Amino acid sequence: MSSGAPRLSLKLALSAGLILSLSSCIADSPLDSLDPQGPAARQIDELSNPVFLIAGIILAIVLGGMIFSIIRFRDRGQAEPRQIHGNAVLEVVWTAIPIMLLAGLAVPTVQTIFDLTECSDDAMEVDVIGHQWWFEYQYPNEGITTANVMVIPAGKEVCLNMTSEDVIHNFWVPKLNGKRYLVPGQQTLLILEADEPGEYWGQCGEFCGLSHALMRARVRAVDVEDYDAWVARMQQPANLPEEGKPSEEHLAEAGLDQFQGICSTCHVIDGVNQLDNPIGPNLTHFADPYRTVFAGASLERTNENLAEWLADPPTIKPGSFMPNLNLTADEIDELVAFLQSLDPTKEN
Ligand code: HEC
Ligand SMILES: [Cu+2]
Repeated sequence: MSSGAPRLSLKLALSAGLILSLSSCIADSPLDSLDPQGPAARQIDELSNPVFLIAGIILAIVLGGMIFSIIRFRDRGQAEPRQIHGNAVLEVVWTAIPIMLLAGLAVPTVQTIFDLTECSDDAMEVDVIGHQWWFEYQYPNEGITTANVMVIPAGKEVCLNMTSEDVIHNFWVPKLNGKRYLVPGQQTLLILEADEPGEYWGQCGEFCGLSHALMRARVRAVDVEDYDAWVARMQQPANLPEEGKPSEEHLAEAGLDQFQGICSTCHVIDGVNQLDNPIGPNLTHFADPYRTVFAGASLERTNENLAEWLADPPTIKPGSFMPNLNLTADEIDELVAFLQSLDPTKEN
């Protein structure tokens, strides 16, 4: 009987595993963990590269020795070769070398761990709150609350104070730093700094329920002037549609009415409503030019995506805590126009 099928599935499983692990190293991928773009990620890279090199050399020596012995001493009917079991000198040497190596590697490793657990005094602060399945960002000193896209000034150290509203999550922006847990009832800390302006992708790094894979993050690093301008506009109340404007605005105005009727129990729009403990993302400046993604940074902020989202959130994000609100096509059109009008840079 042939064992072809099980062998094939074993091969498939092995290669799938290998491809999956290698995919984390693909060059130019937005989640490339081997392409540091900030000081914290670089420090980790500069530690892991030599450690990897040393481990590789040891692997080559051990494997080389094994392969040599297997070939050189294979059974050809010859007498048993000389045995070295119990050789005190050899045993001391091959115990001492690993001890010295590990002790040597421990110094930079522990140093790096300590370096990465303390923010400097002049670091900027952002509070990160994990929710199933999106990241909320609060800027305590600026009085800003936003979601999914974290805007930071390039070249400045940002100190993240992180926690979770529900289950354990994990904030991971591979190009800027390693990952760290967000634990309910506890505060964890992560340093974030980007050398250059740009978009850095992130992903929740801890399985946190049905839509864990769709719990993503964006960090947008911008020049200091652009950052200051962003802060200034984020501190304003929402840029609401006004009465007596052209037809597009009429649609948005009707959407504002819908929002007040249906959505304001879960979402806050500064200038429209207040909630003690909103369960959905703050939508005040939902259409800010920097806030280009929504629903856990899993969707681009286009009219089509928004309409699909509003029609039935749990089909887009399984388990989503935004329910299907049975909106009509007209209501959806109005709400999309309204949401897309929440742009603080737009002239009113
Ligand atoms: C029962 C509470 C609840 C109600 C009511 C509700 N939402 Fe939501 N909404 C949520 C939650 C929770 C999320 C986060 C979902 C996720 O990303 O997993 C969300 C996400 C969103 C998002 C994406 C925001 C972002 O930046 O990611 C938009 C847009 C949105 N809701 C619009 C609306 C509109 C418009 C209404 C009214 C028609 C509404 N919601 C009603 C709970 C609610
Ligand atoms: Cu998560």
